[in-house]
Amino acid sequence: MKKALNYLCAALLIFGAACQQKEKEGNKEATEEEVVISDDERMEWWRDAGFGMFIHWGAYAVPGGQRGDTICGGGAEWIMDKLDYTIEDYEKEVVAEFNPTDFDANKWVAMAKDAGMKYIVITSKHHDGFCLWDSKVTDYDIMDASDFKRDIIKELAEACEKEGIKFCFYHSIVDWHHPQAQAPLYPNYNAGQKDQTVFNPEFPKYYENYLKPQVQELLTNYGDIGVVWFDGDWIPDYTTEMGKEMYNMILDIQPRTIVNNRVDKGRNGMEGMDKEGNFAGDFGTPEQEIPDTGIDADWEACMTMNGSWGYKPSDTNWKSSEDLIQKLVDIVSKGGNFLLNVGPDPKGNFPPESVERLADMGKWTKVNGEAIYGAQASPYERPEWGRYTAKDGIVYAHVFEWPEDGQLVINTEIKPKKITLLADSATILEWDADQSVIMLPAEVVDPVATVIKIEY
Ligand code: FHN
Repeated sequence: MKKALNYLCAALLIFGAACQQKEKEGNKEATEEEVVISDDERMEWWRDAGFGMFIHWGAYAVPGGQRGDTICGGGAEWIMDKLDYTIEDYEKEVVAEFNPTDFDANKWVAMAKDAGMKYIVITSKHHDGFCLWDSKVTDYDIMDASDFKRDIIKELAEACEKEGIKFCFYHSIVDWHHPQAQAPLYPNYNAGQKDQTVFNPEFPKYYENYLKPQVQELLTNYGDIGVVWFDGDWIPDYTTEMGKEMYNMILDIQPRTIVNNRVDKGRNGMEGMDKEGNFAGDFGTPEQEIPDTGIDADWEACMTMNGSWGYKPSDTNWKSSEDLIQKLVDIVSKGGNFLLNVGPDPKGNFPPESVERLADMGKWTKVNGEAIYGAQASPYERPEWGRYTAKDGIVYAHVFEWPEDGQLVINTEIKPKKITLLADSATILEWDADQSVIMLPAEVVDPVATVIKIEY
């Protein structure tokens, strides 16, 4: 009897295990049948977002672009290369001093959200190779090489998640610290890699055993990633085969993630769009410039508020809030996104000049965001007095130059049915259909950009 019972228990155990296995397989089959996400579906949130925050932050904030009496030309984040630090000096004088005790991810996310930004792209690792997350692939990271010992990427990703801001990261293919990635000419890392005949023969090992594993851990351990923003695509060591493999690897891990065109080799310099050919990447990346006309492709212009991506107190060449708001309108009117940069200081604070501009942009987007978010380029030629954006059968006229006679000449193809001000929807504006003219209020509504909603 006992033996029979044993057999029965064994049989039940085996049957139970088989059921569990079937269920697992069943789930497995379910995941394999997961619906393929279309590019349009994947890009939708990004196309609607229009406005994001770029954050260039890392150990390079410590020197802030200055070494002794010498100031680094260009972006302060290039100081390791441009001011000839040896790796040992950089580790000792810069990385070991990076301890941003004022860092508060919630505060940063609140400022981005209040400015009207819908996503944040932070440098997980810039060209200096120092990692802002707890990497299992290296000790050259915030947990092991600095006294801060907090996972900055984790804290920012969680703060973004809490506030409904898409968390994204920038990642540098270039790495001046990793022995298999450095150019043989380092320092002066062939600054910008002008000499395309200079290779590091070890680079494929860096790509396989370091670059890919680090991108994998960032895509695996920090929740949903909105965008992976590659940079450093220009070095000849990095090939289009590597770029295409990297792109596919990212989508295998997170099928909804978007990847910029610097993942591959298609980018045509700083104007940022892809040259002819078949290259990986979901959007073009004009840098420090805005295309002259609209582009019928996905693109995002990235720009600094002063002249440096990284924190650089000596650079006081700040763009005005008015200029930044009009750049946002110009970019969206041409079908693009605006990725506006902040370079936090070594303690983890946004520079006051950045805080001021973000607040000004927030005041404007709170009133006029309807004409930015989800809006696209209009079919109408750019007017003299400003820009048009369009959404859901509505045209938004963004008036930069208020006509002295109060008569705003609009495109003759626009046949209005109702015209209001976004700043004051109760005010209905009159228009002369024959003259294609809108009668504006006597007083300028917003000297930076008044938005008129034209339903037609
Ligand atoms: O070399 C970088 C630079 O430091 C900065 O990160 C910009 C921002 O996109 N990208 C490269 C220059 O094109």
